[in-house]
Amino acid sequence: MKQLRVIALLILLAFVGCEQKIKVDTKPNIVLIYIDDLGYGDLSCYGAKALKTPNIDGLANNGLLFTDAHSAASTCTPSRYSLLTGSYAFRNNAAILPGDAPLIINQNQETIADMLKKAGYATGVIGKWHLGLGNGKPDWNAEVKPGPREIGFDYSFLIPATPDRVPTVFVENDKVVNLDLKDPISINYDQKIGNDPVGLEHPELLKMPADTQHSGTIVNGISRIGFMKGGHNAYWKDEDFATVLTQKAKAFITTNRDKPFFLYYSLPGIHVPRSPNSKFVGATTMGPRGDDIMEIDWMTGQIKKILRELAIEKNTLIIFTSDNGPVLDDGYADKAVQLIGNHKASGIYKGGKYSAYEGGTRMPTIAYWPNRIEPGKSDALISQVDLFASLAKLVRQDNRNSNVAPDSQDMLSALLGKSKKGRDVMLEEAFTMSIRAGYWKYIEPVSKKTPDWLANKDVATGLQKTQQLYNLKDDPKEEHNLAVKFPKKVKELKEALEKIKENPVIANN
Ligand code: NG6
Ligand code: CA
Repeated sequence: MKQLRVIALLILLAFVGCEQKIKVDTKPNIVLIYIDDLGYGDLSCYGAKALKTPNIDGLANNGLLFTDAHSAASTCTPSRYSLLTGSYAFRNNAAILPGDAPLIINQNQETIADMLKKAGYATGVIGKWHLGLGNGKPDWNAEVKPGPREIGFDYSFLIPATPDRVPTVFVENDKVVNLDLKDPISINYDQKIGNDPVGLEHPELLKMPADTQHSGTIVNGISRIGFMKGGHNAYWKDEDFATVLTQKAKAFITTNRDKPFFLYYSLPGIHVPRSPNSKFVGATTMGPRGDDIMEIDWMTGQIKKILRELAIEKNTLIIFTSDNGPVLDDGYADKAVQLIGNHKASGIYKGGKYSAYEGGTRMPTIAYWPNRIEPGKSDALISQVDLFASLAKLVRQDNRNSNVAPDSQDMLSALLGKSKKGRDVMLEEAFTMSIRAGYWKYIEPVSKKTPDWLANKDVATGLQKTQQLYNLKDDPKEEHNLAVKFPKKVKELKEALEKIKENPVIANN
């Protein structure tokens, strides 16, 4: 009898073990830590010497570090659009949005959050949004929707656009946080409204001087892009981003600890205006930009900490990456240029944010999943547009029709380090298009007018009226344009680019 009971117990345990295994194998929690404007060379695990990022290095040392992983574009809105929809942003003309733009993702379009929800995930977005809210100009005093909750997220806590754009308030589940309805919010991107001081007229009130575009309404001693009236009680304090968002992320994870969850954790750092929490001020010799890197490192560590405390770290896939390359001067005089020293924000690569060169989209990218991803490095060519199909494969939602995530290729094996093979071809969007095929890269001549302010950026934009062809194996810094020397290669890549523009390629390889 006793023996029988032992056998029964063993059988039961085997089943429980199986259950556990299935859960672990196919439905890990997924935390996507998405940094803003972090460059390929900004972390110590990517070779930076001027600072140390121990928490992110911890992910890299115990996970897979990618050397040729890309954001879909070199600016925020297009990158995020591609990431969430699995569709290249040019198909929707997605460009950097003002803070009062409508939601640019169609509610009928399946997003990565919808897909994970179908697979049983609790889904949340915390942090920078910048994909528009509402149908027209949103009424910030009512429900601000449609937004993330109409496109697959159960929970949202948002910086609506960017930290340098009005409205400077958090929006939680469609409502402005701490709004006093007796002091309603209005926004205007064309002209001053209300009586609050603006940077152009009152530079003496500013913590840091700003360029003309960033000289609108002053909030928390920082002038912003755009004008805002009302909402004083709801104003955020930039220095509190790290603690507020960490608390929200921990709450989301804790609430959903018993389900599989997907958290799109979209950090506002290290985007301008760089205003680190006092804990990090002076942590580096590089001023606010360097200190902001320490802040996002701490925030990453806090995610690991809560996962460990809840004993769910082993069942969580963390993907760490950034939305576009680095920029030093992005409108505020925060000494990023003067204090950079020998630090190379794009590593060995040329260009950064806004740029068609590799620095624009080649992102620090780490995949971490204890016991599932073997520590190491991968040179596979992958794009953030591939996350949709790759995660769909992981959670067994890969039977999609061709309208869904049309540009997303299943790179799960590369993401988990099971294969070294990445994409054969990949697009990079800037204010023009580039195509990568192995180590060859073709940059299309710029045809559209680029913003005037781009002319004084400190990065090489690579936006030229002539064709460019680079061999990244011999010339990773894109210094020798081979377009004239190899016309056949140019023709081949140009044709491939045109084909993808017309026709998304779905390759379920
Ligand atoms: C640009 C802003 C820049 C930044 C960027 C968006 C000017 C001159 N520059 O228009 O400061 O806000 O938009 O950055 O206005 S992103 O990372 O969200 O793409
Ligand atoms: Ca960005």
